[in-house]
Amino acid sequence: MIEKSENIASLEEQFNQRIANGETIEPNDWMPEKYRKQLVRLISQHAHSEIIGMLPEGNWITRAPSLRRKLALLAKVQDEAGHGHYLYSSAETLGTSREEMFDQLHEGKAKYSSIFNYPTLSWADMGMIGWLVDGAAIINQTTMAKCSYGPYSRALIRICKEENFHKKQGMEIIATLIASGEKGKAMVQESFTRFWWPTLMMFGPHDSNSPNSADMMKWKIKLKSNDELRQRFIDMTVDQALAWELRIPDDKLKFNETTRSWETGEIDWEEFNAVINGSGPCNHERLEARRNAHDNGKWVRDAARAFEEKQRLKNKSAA
Ligand code: FAQ
Repeated sequence: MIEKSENIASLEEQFNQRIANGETIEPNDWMPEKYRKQLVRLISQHAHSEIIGMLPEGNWITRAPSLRRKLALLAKVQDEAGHGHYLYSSAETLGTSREEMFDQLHEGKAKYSSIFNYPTLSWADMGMIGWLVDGAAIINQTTMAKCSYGPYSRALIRICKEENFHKKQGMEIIATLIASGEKGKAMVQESFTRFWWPTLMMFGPHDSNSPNSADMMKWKIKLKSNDELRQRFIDMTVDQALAWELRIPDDKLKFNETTRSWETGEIDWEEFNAVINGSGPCNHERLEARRNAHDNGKWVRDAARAFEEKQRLKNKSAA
């Protein structure tokens, strides 16, 4: 027993040394159980965000204002499905099956990004998701693309390339609406006012209130804290909003000349907690849509399994 714990202590020491050296950890490498658990929690939550994130935009595919916009939106939503796929595959390398992750999502036990529990009420929201939501995701994920776990890091590099394109597409929708005149600009402002605070919530609780951050940063899964990334997003986005002459819905917003940074008012953490714990404006609708999509897709999974089984028997009889 003593020998066994000494062995684990030495493996853990070697693991910590590898992290300190900036090495990448791969699926078959030894890792502490808590490291594995944190990664499964993070990556599965991210994967769920991508596929639930298809729903608010999917809602506008049939209402896109032109064929060109419809094609671009359709492609974006399909990209998000692809991101979900890379991420579930990446989480599976840690020994958790896709079925288990889906079950947790469908039973309401797994989290996904709070932002997707808000409704999409106008076409301007399609621009806002690209500009703000993809913009926030890029800031968070380009940093984590240098994280210590190989499969997640490689998935993020690919995802970020596509998210950059989505962000530009969103900004182009906004620029077009603003240039179209007063009505288009008002639509953008109304959407911006609704999305601003929920987007800031995407970065998670303040550092002092983030139970997972200490482990995640120790193991270089997270390389920057929730507040650092949120501040980076605020500084970039406030300047862009002002360039478009949009009003930022925050009476306390002010520029700090010493830090050369924008200071905002406080996020409504009561709202944040309600949304992440199942009581946001669209939580029920999103999970219902997700469960229905899963049930309706059963015949595809059954057909794929039957095909696999047929191939297996064919190969066996040929051998
Ligand atoms: N929403 O201790 P921390 C996208 C939870 S993808 C929901 O600070 P952590 C692409 C957190 O899970 C957007 N839950 O946690 C796209 C934890 O609960 P748990 C998604 C949240 O992990 C664009 C508890 O609160 N991106 O947008 C949120 O160290 C357009 C305590 O928090 C990712 O998932 C939240 N906002 O830091 C798709 C990126 N914040 O798990 C379609 C990866 C916190 O202990 C259309 N995730 N919680 O029960 C992360 O970087 C991190 O998970 C944070 C939270 C930063 C979100």
